[in-house]
Amino acid sequence: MTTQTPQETTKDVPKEIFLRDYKPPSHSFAKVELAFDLREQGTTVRSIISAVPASGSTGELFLHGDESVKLDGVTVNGSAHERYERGSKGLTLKDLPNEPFELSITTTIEPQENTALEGLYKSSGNFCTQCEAEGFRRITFYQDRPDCMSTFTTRIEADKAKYPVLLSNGNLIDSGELEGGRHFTVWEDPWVKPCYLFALVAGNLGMIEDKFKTMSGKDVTLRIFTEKHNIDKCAHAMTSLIKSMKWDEETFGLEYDLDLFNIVAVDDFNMGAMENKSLNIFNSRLVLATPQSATDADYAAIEGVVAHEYFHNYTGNRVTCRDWFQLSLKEGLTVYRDQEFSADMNSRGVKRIGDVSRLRTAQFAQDAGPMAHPIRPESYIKMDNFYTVTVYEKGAEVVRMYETLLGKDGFRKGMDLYFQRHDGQAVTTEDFFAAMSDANGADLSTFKPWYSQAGTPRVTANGSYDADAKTFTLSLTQVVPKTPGQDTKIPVMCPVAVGLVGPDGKDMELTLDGKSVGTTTVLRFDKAEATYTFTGVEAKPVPSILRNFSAPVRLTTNLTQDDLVFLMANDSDAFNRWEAGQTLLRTLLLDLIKGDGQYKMDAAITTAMRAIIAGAKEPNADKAFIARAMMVPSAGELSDMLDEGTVDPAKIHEARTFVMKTLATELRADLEATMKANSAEKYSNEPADRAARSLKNTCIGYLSYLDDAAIAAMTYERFASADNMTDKIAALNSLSDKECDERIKAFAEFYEEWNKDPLVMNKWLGLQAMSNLPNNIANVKALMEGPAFDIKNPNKVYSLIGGFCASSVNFHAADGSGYEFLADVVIKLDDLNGQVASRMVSAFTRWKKYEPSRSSAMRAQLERIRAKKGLSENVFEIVSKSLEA
Ligand code: 0A1
Ligand code: ZN
Repeated sequence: MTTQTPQETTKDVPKEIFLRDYKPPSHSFAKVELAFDLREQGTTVRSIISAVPASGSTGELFLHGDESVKLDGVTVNGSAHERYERGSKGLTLKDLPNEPFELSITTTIEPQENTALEGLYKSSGNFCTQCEAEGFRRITFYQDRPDCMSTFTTRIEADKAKYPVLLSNGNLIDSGELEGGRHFTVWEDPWVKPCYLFALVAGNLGMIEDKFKTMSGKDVTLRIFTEKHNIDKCAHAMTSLIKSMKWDEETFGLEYDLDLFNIVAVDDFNMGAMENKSLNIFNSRLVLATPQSATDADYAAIEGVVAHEYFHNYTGNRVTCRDWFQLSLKEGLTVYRDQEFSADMNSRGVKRIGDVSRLRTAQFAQDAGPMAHPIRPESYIKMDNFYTVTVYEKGAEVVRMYETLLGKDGFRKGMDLYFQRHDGQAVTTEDFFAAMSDANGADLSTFKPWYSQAGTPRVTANGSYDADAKTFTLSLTQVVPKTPGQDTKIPVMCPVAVGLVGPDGKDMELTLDGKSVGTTTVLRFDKAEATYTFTGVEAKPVPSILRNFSAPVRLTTNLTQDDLVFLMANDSDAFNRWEAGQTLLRTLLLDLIKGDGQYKMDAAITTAMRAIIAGAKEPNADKAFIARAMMVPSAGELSDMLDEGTVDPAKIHEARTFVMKTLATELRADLEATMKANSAEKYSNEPADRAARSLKNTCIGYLSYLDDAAIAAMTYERFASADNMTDKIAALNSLSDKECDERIKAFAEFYEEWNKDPLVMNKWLGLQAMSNLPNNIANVKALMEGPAFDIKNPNKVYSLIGGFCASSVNFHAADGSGYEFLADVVIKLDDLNGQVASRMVSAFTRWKKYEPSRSSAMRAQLERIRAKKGLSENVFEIVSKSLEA
């Protein structure tokens, strides 16, 4: 609970909104007609709403509206209506008719001054919108809540020369010329939707077009719009869209429901992308790509996010959320769907490893800190703060667990029933749960706490073999830790996928409770403790527990180092093969970090790593997997595993550097040979080439830890001769922590070549900001003043400031200079864009995790920020929760 009032913050005390207070809307809106008159100053918006009072209506209707919106007039059934009260959050209309009526509202807004990038704003001179979660109230007065669903017709009028392209949701039903060089279009969206899915774009844009024939034979026109000079960079996004449309038909039987699907790329965007009905708006970094300007990781992100937004057409748009507490209903489900799509398009095992790494580093940390919240939060001050890794990524894990428990077919049955029951409705996570349970006749009641409890369950698994009885017994325990506001927790159903690997390295056939259960079985573990005994186990196995990371828990086992080395070599489950190696590395690193500073390498780990690298020579080697398996746990992941009040980022950095350097020294010949064997003559974007590229670049990354001038020279050579951005960035990254001329030269040349391309410049800013070279803060401050930076552009802030926060050495400098710098930036940003500022201030949320001098320095900065006059609600919520937890 937030109790503290910010000192002279927003005019009202920030108000916490609770799930338990949900009430249905007082009126439904049967139809909405919008008319935008876009101007360089003073854009007017007229809405005509067919309003229907709900039974028991009191004749009052509350419409949300931001203080920046000028109200020009209200009419009811054509007559001026002046019986209303305006507050800081909106308008209460009074004495309204008790039968359906027509409400008309006219407002004036100033999109050209909108730096928050919510509502209607300008990006690169073009108009665009962002209405999720609560941006529509910056455009006009409306019931800005997802359970108010209506059909929209939108008329847009603007100067024709400046804004030849005028887009909104649905189908184009009219267009024409107007006096004074102006023109108009009219769009009609036949599907009901909440206003957060409304979109408008007006600009001077280029476009590529393609077609998709749906499963029932309908032709859909697909268009991607962008600034004209970027039009040659849209092909990959288009291919990704077509693949997504096909996949959703094949996997879930879901067919696109309009004749037109548009994507627009804009440079100024707070988040990744937005699923507005038939008019997706994207951050340009998630659309534009050529091999020369984008990395393999960018290509993968584009494929995944294009799919994500497209998949929202059903999971989010056709079936939407009743209220924002249900956000995971659409986001968890849609992330699960995009993860599955990407797994089908690429290497499934490697995709899962990447997703779990992200979950562990970012979400586990959030779940253990002051911002911990269930995937269905109970309260919020600013909804924007709840677009979190918990709602998205943990939410996706919760959806994945249904699939693990019910099987692929059972999951599909649940999805079918969900759409059958709820198409066109605004519903809750309870409705999704009911569809999954009912479609399968399953009792999943002990699964429900995943929605209401925050915190990552801690599961222990102890296995023991009885050679006489030929049984293998697995004892499991679980504890869900306390989180702010939730002191008592109950056990929750964790599907634990288990296999037993025999001495020959093969999976054993399992018998449990007298039944044959195949080679992997899913234990439905929903008690504080449970024991499972496998019978007929002829030889001592090594258990492979939590295969494919079947539940989002922190697992501790009694596996020995030998067991882990064995699993690394033999487990049939790709995830657990990787996980065995990571467990070895984590144990070593945590020992070094907690030790006396006398670093010593574990020879078994060097041997295991040598074997992993040697695997690359096998004929069908999965090189992308090998590259992943070579990666040492990140500083963030290690920090999350250390006790509260103990984290010293300098020590983590030292220990990681020691391990990387020792491995690089001992395995130098293997690394160099693998690097050479996987260096292609020419760029290609085939999966095998991408895999080889990632392996080669991982080797270069290791080698860069050697203090050897020849390596720096070789890396620079590779940088200079690279024919694609993946290799260029990998080489630049390998130089970025090195005090050498090659680094200075490479960064300067990169700037010369790419300074006209803002997306590439973001990479340049990010790599420099993340550098762990001592005193790099001066460089970051200089970059902030330079031409490549613009504090109003979120991507640039995320790259430079976000990148800086990722530097163990400089953000966490012992003198507190990094913390002071971040606070200065947050205070400045807060006046421009509260959403971006609150994302940046989140680097401070886990201040209690750090050793006393750093934690008190961070705390002091949080207090300084809290004292700022007129602090945004976004930042206020994060700062006050961090300080009070
Ligand atoms: N629904 C989008 C994410 C999104 C959320 C909020 C935004 O502005 C505050 C923008 C986009 C998605 O999941 O892709
Ligand atoms: Zn989404």
